Amino acid sequence: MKACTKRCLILLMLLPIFSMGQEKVILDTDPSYDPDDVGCMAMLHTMASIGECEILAMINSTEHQESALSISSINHFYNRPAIPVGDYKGYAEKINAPTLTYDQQIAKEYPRALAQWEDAADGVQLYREVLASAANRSITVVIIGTMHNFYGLLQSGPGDYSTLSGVELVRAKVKQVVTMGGNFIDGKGLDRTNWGGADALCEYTDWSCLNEERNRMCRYVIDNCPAPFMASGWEVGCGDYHEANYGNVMTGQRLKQLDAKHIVRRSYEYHFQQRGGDEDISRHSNDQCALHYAIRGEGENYVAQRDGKITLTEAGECTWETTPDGKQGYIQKKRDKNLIAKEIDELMMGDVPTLDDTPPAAPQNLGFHKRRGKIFLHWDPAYDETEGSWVVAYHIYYGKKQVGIAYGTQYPIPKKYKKPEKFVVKSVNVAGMESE
Ligand SMILES: [Ca+2]
Ligand SMILES: [Ca+2]
Repeated sequence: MKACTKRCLILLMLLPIFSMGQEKVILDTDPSYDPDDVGCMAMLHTMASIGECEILAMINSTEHQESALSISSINHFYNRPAIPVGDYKGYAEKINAPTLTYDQQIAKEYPRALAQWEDAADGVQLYREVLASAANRSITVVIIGTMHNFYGLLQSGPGDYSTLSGVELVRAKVKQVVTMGGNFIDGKGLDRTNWGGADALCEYTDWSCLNEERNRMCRYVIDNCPAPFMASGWEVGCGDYHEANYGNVMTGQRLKQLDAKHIVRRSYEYHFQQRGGDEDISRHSNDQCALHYAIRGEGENYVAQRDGKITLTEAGECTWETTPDGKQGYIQKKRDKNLIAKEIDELMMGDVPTLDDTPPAAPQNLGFHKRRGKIFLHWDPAYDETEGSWVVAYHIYYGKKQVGIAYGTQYPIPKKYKKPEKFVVKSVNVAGMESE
């Protein structure tokens, strides 16, 4: 229990029995205009501390240079600086985040492992590398940003890390995709979040109109994702827009109880300061509800409709219908919104774990294989026995010099290294500590 103090012990006791499995999670996020993404990262760190999940990677989907940096700062704050951070590299240009967004402020104020945004791994390649070495149907993908990276993954062909295409990789390795988006309850199907918005919403506000690129990518993902796909629609976390909900799940105000320099409180307060005042920092919880369901399942909080097919139109309207072999569905709230909010707040306020200062086990059974004319190093996955710690990467040494990093259990050897016997692989835990 080294990484777990009193508050998290209480959380552990509250933990329902049904949720004791450990989810291996890739978080696909867009921290920038809405602090609920930071809330989700905090929840994930808390749930990792109490053994509910391991975070294999966090991937940014925004066009901002500072978004991936802010993710790195958050992981550093939670003493897990070595969690791999990916970034969507397909934008024509990465721009600076506007002053009103908290990502640029967090990147400015807090230390981190990622020195500059260019150093973040390519999000699509990071997906491919992590999935290639994962056990079959073991990965939970949580998308609380746009679909840019996941769309890129589904579009990808065979490559260095796997002979499988992106679609085949997802079919083989992904247990479920849970995403924030859509709208399934009020019959209109209008969503003004990650799925591209809807044409019909343009009448309401100036920021919720159809975003054609988001909509196109999202339609592709919905039509081509071979893994079970669950949506937490707009109306789950923030439903008052159409009055067809059981009310907003409002979270965040209790963050005021944390230290003023706590990175989650700071993100929320900065966000609201830039919009006129930080007395009330409560926020609807679209992203948190999706993540909450992804890790803990329906439980007392949600009810899921499964075994169907989602359709998203070019106008941005979505519908769902049961189909014989459908793997898609959506969730709704089952419990009182305030009880769900309380659980989310507690997870967002979980203790920061202590830095894991004991090394992980060294990787075993180092070997070589040849594929498509390339020589690969491979090894068995290594573990860290410390509670709330796990292995996130492997450092590749050639002699005494580190020449690469792997986020799975294989590494394609560049041709310039002529003596395979000189390679040494060390596992790296969340704290960045190497094995012997
Ligand atoms: Ca988000
Ligand atoms: Ca350890």
